[in-house]
Amino acid sequence: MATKVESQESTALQEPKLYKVFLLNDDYTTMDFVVDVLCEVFHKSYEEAVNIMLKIHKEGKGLCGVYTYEIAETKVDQVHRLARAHEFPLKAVMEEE
Ligand code: NFA
Repeated sequence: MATKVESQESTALQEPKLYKVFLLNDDYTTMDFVVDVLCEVFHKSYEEAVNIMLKIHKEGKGLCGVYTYEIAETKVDQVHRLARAHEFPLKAVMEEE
């Protein structure tokens, strides 16, 4: 006697993990350079960039954006390349959300 087994179709959407990218404060990178990085790499408006830069300066770190893994890695790499080219020690880090 055959038993009917109901197949269960997965309807769950496969959402990618997201990663927060932060810039970290230091004593040597200029405020202007951090604002430029926030505008160019993270596509912030000038006003938003100044606010984020000041938050990093006062609190030690600040959220710059949330991305999928490869995009977040690329942003971190772009920050480090730009910083090195201008001889600043500015650091970016990514954290899983
Ligand atoms: N603390 C740096 C300064 O006083 C400015 C800065 C802000 C550096 C945000 C890094 C990140 N020149």
